[in-house]
Amino acid sequence: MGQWDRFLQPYKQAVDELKIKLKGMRAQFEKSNETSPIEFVTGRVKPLASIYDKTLEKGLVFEPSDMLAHELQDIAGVRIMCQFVDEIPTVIELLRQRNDLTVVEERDYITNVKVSGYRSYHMIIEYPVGTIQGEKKILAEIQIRTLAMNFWASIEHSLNYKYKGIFPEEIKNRLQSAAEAAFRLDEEMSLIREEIQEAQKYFTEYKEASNPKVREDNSKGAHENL
Ligand code: 0O2
Ligand code: 0O2
Repeated sequence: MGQWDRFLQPYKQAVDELKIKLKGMRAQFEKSNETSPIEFVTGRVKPLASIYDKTLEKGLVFEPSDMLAHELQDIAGVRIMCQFVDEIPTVIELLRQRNDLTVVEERDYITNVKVSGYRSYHMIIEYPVGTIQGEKKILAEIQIRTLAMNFWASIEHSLNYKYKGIFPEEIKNRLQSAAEAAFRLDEEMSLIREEIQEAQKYFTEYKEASNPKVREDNSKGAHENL
């Protein structure tokens, strides 16, 4: 195993574990017939090329070290997508209450929108990973955002690659107004949230009721729980 592979291994483990835990939270809401504030979860270990770019940007030496682990807080990154803006505080609170991680920093780019138009809530956490050499605490970044914020950020991120961070004025302005439009969409959706959630619940129940296999499984589950 190379030096970098060894350095990145606990980060990979942390991303895998966090994804399972966060998806598990969603499953628990579903099992108790409650609407989950988590729509879906993704995660990644920062690719080496991006780590390299970041070291250049921050004037750090590009080598696996404690200094790098301390300075780059998003080598392990997990993203939580919510349907509605007001589910974000619920997710934040759920994370703050967990005792398998420690929140070390929070950055609210929803209240303090970035100049680019970027919105998201970032939490830097310390997460203990069990290794054969013992426990290793690593830093990870959790980004929490709505589907609309995620749509905007994904598009802007791709354009960023194309323009290498230097957008022509017109594109910059359009992206800023697209970010505002995405936020208005979030606000509109929040206003009809109850109606949407009722429809989604009805749709899930309808799908399950009309599928004989699922009906059979559910009734087996009910017997097992007796
Ligand atoms: P499902 O129920 O099959 O959708 P993995 O390790 O395979 O669990 P991985 O490889 O990290 O996950 O996949 P990725 O691409 O990060 O996506 C994680 C999950 O988010 C996947 O679901 C995707 O289907 C889901 N996802 C991605 N984009 C969207 C989206 O726009 N809307 C919704 N609702 N889900 C999305 P799973 O975990 O495979 O489960
Ligand atoms: P990736 O992995 O490509 O997403 P720094 O990390 O030092 O550059 P800072 O201020 O310490 O910056 O961290 P910040 O801004 O809290 O979080 C950085 C991450 O947030 C970025 O990761 C993006 O994922 C996201 N982000 C921040 N601003 C923007 C933005 O204007 N547009 C988009 N699309 N995403 C943004 P990276 O490093 O870009 O890497």
